[in-house]
Amino acid sequence: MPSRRYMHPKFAVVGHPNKGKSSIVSTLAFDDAVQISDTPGSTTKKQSFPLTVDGKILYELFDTPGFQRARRVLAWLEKHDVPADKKHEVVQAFINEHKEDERFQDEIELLEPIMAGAGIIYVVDGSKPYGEEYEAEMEILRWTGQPSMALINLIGDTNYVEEWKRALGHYFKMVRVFNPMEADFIQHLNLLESMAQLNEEWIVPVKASIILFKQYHEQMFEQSASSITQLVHHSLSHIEQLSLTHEDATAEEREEIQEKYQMQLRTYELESQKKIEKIWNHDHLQKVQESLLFEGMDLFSKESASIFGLTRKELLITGATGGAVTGAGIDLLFGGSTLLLGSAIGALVGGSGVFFGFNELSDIKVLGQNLGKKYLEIGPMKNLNFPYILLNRALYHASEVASRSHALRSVAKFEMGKSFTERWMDESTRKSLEKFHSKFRSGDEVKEEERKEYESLILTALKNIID
Ligand SMILES: Nc1nc2c(ncn2[C@@H]2O[C@H](COP(=O)(O)OP(=O)(O)O)[C@@H](O)[C@H]2O)c(=O)[nH]1
Ligand SMILES: [Mg+2]
Repeated sequence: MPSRRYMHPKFAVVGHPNKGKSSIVSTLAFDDAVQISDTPGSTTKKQSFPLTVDGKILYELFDTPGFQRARRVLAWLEKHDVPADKKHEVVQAFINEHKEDERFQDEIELLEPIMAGAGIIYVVDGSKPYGEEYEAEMEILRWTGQPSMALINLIGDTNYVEEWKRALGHYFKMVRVFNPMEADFIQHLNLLESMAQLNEEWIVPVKASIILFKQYHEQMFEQSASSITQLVHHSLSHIEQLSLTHEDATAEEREEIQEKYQMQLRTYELESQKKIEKIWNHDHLQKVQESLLFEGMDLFSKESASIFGLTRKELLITGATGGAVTGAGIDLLFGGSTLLLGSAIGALVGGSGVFFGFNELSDIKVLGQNLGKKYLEIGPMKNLNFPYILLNRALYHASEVASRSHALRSVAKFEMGKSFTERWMDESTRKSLEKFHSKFRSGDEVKEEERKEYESLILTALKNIID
């Protein structure tokens, strides 16, 4: 005999068409594969979306079609007047008798998981006025006898939440406002707590699920930080080589290796973004676009540098205190005029804005034996600003992905208010980072504990940005 203790909680998300049922399922199941549509009635079959952690189902949600003929269904139920303890049998009788009836397919689809034991989550749109037409739906749900709660979603800007609360209070012992597009992780957990209260038997498993889900969430942060660390390390230490046809490199060959080098770093960035989108279960959207952000804002563009790079002043302070600004470093920073050092530095530091010359990423060297084959080599990265641009872009991307609702279907657009770097990077963080950046740039081996240390800096940054 199967033990009831191992049955995970199930919830059927039901309501009128186009009230955000699928959006709520998407958010609660942490799944962006749920079909969401502007067209009412586009969901015709119930669909199950389990939230799984390490192969264990924490809970399962059913997305369902909206009510279509609630009044008729209710009229049928009411013809069979029975005491309250028998009402759910009448609902089952309705399902059995109308299995082949085209007209009631939507109602049957949505009632089936409830009759099979799922708790009810009834969804309404609090931006539309309450109306009596919802009463038949709520009455039918009451007939099932299953534990239930109502969620008020605000799709539009108008607000009828108070009147909805009064009406829903007659039918549901628990009524909550929940916006699937904007809910953060805490609101998500709070809702789970409420869902647990629906059924005494669910309190223990749902509470256990919440703990597991929190751990899972923390792991997603850690994995993201690890991916960003790997990205920065690989990009800064990358070396590109090109065999030469002659003794010396032609201008084209120099151009070619520079181009290959940049392409490789762009690839590293894109791969890391995809990995992070996968970590946060947002990989579905990748079918629509390459990556969630930065469409058209190249890693090596002036625009990207001015948004994500350090200012000259920050660069000089960071570089100098990190001991990394040697003659060569300064050359790479300022386009090859070490002579600027001295009196001109004051003027530079005084200036605002970001300095960036992307012709100056790293040296291009001709290597090889005297008479044998020669090759061109570029890398590791020498430019002092590049690590910050790369890192800030990665953190921006990860923070957007980590806080993105799984109910959003629109293509993400790059959008940023005030300076992004200021939100998380103060001088002391910058100095800590610089220590690692110069190590990564050196191409020397990076020890496990150093990588961990950098990872924890990134983890803290990511959380600070999201809060
Ligand atoms: N702005 C906004 N739009 C929402 C919200 N919830 C749902 N929508 C939109 O409303 C439409 C219907 O949502 P959907 O979840 O498919 O509703 P369903 O028919 O009840 O499953 C979709 O275009 C959603 O993007 C919300 O909280 N805010
Ligand atoms: Mg739907």
